Amino acid sequence: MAWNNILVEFDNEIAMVSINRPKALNALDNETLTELSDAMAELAANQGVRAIILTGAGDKAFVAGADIAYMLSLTPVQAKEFSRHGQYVFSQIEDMPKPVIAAVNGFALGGGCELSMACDIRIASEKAKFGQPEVSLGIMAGFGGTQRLARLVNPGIAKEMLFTGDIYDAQAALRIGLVSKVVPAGELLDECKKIAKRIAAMGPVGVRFTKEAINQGLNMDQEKAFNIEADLFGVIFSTADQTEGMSAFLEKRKAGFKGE
Ligand code: DAK
Repeated sequence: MAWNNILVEFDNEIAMVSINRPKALNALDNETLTELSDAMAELAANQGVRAIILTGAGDKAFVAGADIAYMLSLTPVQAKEFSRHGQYVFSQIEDMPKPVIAAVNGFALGGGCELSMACDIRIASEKAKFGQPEVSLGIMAGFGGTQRLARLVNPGIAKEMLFTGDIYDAQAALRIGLVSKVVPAGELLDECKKIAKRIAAMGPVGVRFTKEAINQGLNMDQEKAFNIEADLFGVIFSTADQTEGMSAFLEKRKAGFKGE
């Protein structure tokens, strides 16, 4: 498919999606959100894809937020629609049946920081900058940031970040647990590809169910979450991947997982 505001590339079983609106530092407008949503739906259905890397085109920004020029004259009804649209697309990314790694190469502000938080893993370049500056614009985070940030880091740190709009550099983001690794800018994509390839070599159903168990479990009490884990663990014993993975171990050979 031809896209206006994103790029989609493939490296074997790894797909890379880049937000590509350099004139607005990759800010998100409605069209970009729609393209991102359509691309994710395609990648979810593509059996050849086992992991996705999400990044920003160019070397300055991951995503500098929701598009301020686009939002300026929204009516309350349109603003609510826009917020719902963003929340829907970000939840779609969070619920993708395969892992999504955010390669945060520059500014990840507002909706950009929120987009990275909808991904499963965040790897930052030394140049990355994170923040939720919505309050400086007289608004508030609207793409899930009040919820995901408070769950990812602790609520006090999330509130400080959301109330002050302060910008955190990559090392500060690492310190508060917002990212799992910081690497030199030139090594960011290689590092993300390395992680993606390691994941892609694992049993796809096991990876998918693990993601499902974690995501569902985070929103319920631990006893119920254990049940989800046990249920999924049971179901996985009906898959070819389980037989193949365990047989390969016993036969001292590399497993050839099919994801079924
Ligand atoms: N939107 C639109 N254009 C943007 C933009 C953005 N978020 N960020 C940058 N740009 C544009 C600039 O206007 C500029 O355009 P031209 O003037 O060249 O036409 C171009 O990108 C380059 O930016 P700068 O010249 O400003 O570049 P600098 O290096 O000087 O500064 C910066 C980089 C990232 C520090 C600065 O651009 C900046 O502060 N940008 C805004 C960051 C920001 O505040 N982001 C949060 C946006 S608010 C909701 C739904 C969603 C949201 C909230 C509520 N509901 C509907 C309830 C989410 C809100 C946000 O994300």
